[in-house]
Amino acid sequence: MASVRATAHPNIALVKYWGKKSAAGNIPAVPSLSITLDSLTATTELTEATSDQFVLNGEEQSGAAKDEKLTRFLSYLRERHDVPPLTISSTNNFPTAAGLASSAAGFAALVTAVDQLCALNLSTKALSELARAGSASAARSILGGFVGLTGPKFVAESIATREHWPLQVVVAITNTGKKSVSSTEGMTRSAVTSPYYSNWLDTANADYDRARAAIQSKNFTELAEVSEHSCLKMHAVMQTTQPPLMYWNPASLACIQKIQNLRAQGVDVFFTIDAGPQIKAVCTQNSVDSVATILAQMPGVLSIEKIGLGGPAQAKG
Ligand code: 2P0
Repeated sequence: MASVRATAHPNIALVKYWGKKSAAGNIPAVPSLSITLDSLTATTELTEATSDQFVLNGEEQSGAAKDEKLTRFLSYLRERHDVPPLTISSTNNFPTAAGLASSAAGFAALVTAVDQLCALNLSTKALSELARAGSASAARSILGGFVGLTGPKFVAESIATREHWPLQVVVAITNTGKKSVSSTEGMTRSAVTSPYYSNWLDTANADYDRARAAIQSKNFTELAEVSEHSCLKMHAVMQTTQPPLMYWNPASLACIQKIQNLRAQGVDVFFTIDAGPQIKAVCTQNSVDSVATILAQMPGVLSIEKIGLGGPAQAKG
């Protein structure tokens, strides 16, 4: 039976996506801007089958463990394209669902593999749109380097290549467990209950424009300030959601403070945190080694990884 493989990398948003404009097509309520990572990889292998099966990191998923998002996505996909029943085997070389954008990499790899298996010949834009239906952050993992996802179409566009500004990221893992509230569920709750949600929507376009300009001019301080601001606004919305979404742990906060102190001393580093307690410290090539050494010694940091900027999702034949 025909079988194909595709890989994609997670991405980390510097200007964050949190909230949806519409459930149909999964349209974000705000623009976002990300960097695609290099050495973290999701690999998805598709084989034609007699019924759909999903194998995650070598374990067949069934019953409650079966991914609802994936099931919904496959229905969406089959309303648009002729896709046979599949065995989908997906492997991540990093913790799943712990704030490391595993669904972004997973859906980007999946649509790329489907395109190959079914000879759909979709454009990059069409792949990004399809990936967005699975998970909006996945729309960004279709491309490498610096990627924007903005209206009105919300398909990924390249802002700059990784060669333009080869930033590095130190990922500090502070917990490897699964998060208790999914991003999708959290966003829905925030939109309804956080008193800061409307301000979040009102200020997102300005953050996006500022970050885009900072990348184009390679202004690290500007990018640092707008990225930390976007991150902290998103977490303010999360924390003022009812019931609250508190994704940080004590090590996350200690790392935030350490990174702010380092930047005050002239080290090129800023933090960002997603829907989980891991810290992502964005650095220049000059600062990455010292930042990695310092974060590795922080209490509560279990491990660190130094990662460069990555390329696009790719089919492997
Ligand atoms: C981001 N996150 O921009 C933000 C920051 C988490 C915090 O995109 O509902 O899994 O599937 O579209 O893409 C995670 O949300 O949510 C995410 P859905 P997704 O990276």
